[in-house]
Amino acid sequence: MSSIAPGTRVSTCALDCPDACSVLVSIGADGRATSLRGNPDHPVTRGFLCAKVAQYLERQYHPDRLRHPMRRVGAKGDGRFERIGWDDALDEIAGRLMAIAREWGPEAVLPYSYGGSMGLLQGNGMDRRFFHRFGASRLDRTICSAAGTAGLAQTIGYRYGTEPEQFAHSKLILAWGANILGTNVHLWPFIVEARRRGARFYTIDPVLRRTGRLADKHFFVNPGSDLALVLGMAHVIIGESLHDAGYVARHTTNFDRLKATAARYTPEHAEALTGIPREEIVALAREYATTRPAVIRLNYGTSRSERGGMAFSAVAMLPALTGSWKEVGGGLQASVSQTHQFNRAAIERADLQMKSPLGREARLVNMITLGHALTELNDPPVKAMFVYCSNPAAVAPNQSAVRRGLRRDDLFTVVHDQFQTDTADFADLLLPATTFLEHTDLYSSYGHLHVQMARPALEPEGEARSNVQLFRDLAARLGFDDQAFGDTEDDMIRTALASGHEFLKGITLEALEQRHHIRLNVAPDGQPFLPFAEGNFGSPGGQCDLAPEGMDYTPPLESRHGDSALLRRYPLELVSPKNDDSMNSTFGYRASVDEQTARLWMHAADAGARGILDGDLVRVFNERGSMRLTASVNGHVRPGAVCAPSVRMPRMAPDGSSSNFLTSERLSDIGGGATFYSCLVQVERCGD
Ligand SMILES: Nc1nc2c(c(=O)[nH]1)N[C@H]1C(S)=C(S)[C@@H](COP(=O)(O)OP(=O)(O)OC[C@H]3O[C@@H](n4cnc5c(=O)[nH]c(N)nc54)[C@H](O)[C@@H]3O)O[C@H]1N2
Ligand SMILES: Nc1nc2c(c(=O)[nH]1)N[C@H]1C(S)=C(S)[C@@H](COP(=O)(O)OP(=O)(O)OC[C@H]3O[C@@H](n4cnc5c(=O)[nH]c(N)nc54)[C@H](O)[C@@H]3O)O[C@H]1N2
Ligand SMILES: [Mo]
Repeated sequence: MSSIAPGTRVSTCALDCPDACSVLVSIGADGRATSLRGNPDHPVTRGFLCAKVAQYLERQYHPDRLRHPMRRVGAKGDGRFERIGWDDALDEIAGRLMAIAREWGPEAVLPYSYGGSMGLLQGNGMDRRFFHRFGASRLDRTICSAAGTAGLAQTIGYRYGTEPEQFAHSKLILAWGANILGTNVHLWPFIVEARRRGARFYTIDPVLRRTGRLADKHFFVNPGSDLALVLGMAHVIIGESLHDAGYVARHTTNFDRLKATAARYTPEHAEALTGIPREEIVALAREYATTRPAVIRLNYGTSRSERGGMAFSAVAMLPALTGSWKEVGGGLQASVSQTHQFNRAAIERADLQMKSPLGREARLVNMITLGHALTELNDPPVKAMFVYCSNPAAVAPNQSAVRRGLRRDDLFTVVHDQFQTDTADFADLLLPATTFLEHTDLYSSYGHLHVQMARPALEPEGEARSNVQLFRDLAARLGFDDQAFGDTEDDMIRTALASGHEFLKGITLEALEQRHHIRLNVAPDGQPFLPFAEGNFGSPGGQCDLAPEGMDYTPPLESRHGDSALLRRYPLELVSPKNDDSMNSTFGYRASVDEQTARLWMHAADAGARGILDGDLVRVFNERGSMRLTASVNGHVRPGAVCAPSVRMPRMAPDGSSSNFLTSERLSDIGGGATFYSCLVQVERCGD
């Protein structure tokens, strides 16, 4: 029986979060929404919403929502605009893009988008078709998960994993670089259930977050040193023959190489590298290998360092070593996004590219190196940037270069967003975007196995247009007559679902229209999904590679054990993880969020040595930049580490700065991913 009342519409939260919640929208007599709540029928949403989305109507109807297209009137960065009409805006964009393509070639145009909408059509659909057909530079969307994805690919092969519902059956749960209460709160009730049945819950994180404070035990690990911790654990597990020899023999490769490498990671050595006392490493290894079932929630926090890709590989190998994939409530969840086997190629239509005048694939630009791309890239230089679903002037590293680029008078910048973001302040044209409550979309999830479809619950505010509509309109302006640009949202949804993969069997647009959310067909009749119980890994030969090439630890350059010259000038490791009550820079305009992200967590010893007291204004700096924050001298970091919950909107800060003025464009060991959490800084008290 459905518990959805008449007058209530069902939507899906499109924020970049593993939970992908089913949201019930109550509609008043005037057609406006009166309240939002979590859908009690959805097996993972289970009737509640996180704090930020429970208040989403504040955002939906906010007086500062962008409601009309606008053209810049002041200097770039000033953020002053005048209202124009959609026709003028589209004509101007079409004219400028064509002129740039004629003079510099189409690759001089760079799209820039990321996680604003997790909807397949709005986030990765008509936009891709448009830029492929145009022949624009391709954006390598690496900023979040590229290192982790490369890490998973090496060991378990597929982005499959333990579904949230199974966590309730676990007896030991490790949150590894995963701030579950902040970034994945719908997993929490399953952990509570498991603990009620006697499970223990541990956190492994350089920072004591909200989640760590509720754990049975917290392990303060040195930033970027997880690979050394895993090798230290493997030393104990293999040394004491606690591994599952049968599973290892049947379903893994490179056990001998792992054994040889791990032999060097004695508990003493692992302690020196990770900062975790040797006896705790030994106890953790024994407990992990002997508790049945034991599950790991590995999150991308582990991967955002110079050694993040290999660290991810190593953690993901552990359940194969202990055979824990065989058990309900065992295994590991990093991302499960690949279980949603949509036909993405048919949605994105990379084949349209071949019609570009170059006759070859357009160049690929790594989004992490945006500062470089806008200030140094040549052949051709970037002459136009089209930003949607992202706020690079807050979230991309090395902001001083990013902003030097955005200020260029010869760069034509278009921003499509719901709000005037930091990036919007630099736009030539600013276009209003719909919210997830206002458009149709199809949703996968990277944290659960339920496909969802949502129809608009509300009319768009003002003249806001969806991404699909915007790129369809632009395609028409540019005379792109391929059928791909005539597709309706429903056409695209049918295409995406028609991949022929068994996981999508029986999941159709009509079924989703009725039921809103449907579990993937991963196991018969609601049985638990055990992706690797019988091996069948995605790596070559279906085997889990326990020790891929290069699985040996060297400390990050920007770390306590790294470049000593750098360390003398900048002796503190800055971690800038996700803030609990916001979503990257989205919601950063809220005063309460700005307050939380205006803090630098410090240890009393580091504060004392610098004459800093709790509540003092401090300057955090390195050779790339600086920011001013208020010191919180708390017990949440260890000496040598500081933490700035992020991503603060620089436009909200009195000094116009935030953590990404200090982070670097350096890429991770594998996968070309971001290294936000490998960042050395110095801190000083600001003068009175
Ligand atoms: N409330 C909220 N929810 C979010 C987001 C948000 O901004 N706010 N962002 C969304 C997005 S885009 C993503 S990708 C996910 C990310 O979700 P998470 O991966 O959970 O988030 P992070 O804050 O990046 O990292 C998690 C934890 O890893 C720790 N960490 C940092 N360095 C290391 C390390 O070297 N080793 C270990 N073991 N831990 C480390 C951090 O201190 C942090 O507490 O969350 C999503 N959900
Ligand atoms: N220092 C530091 N930096 C980080 C991170 C960190 O932990 N620390 N995390 C990194 C990670 S993991 C990620 S994923 C990135 C996130 O980077 P982004 O994906 O850029 O995330 P947001 O800052 O949330 O910006 C999303 C924007 O999309 C807009 N938007 C939402 N829906 C739509 C829509 O339907 N259409 C359009 N046109 N716009 C829409 C929102 O209003 C918002 O302005 O940040 C990275 N940067
Ligand atoms: Mo992310």
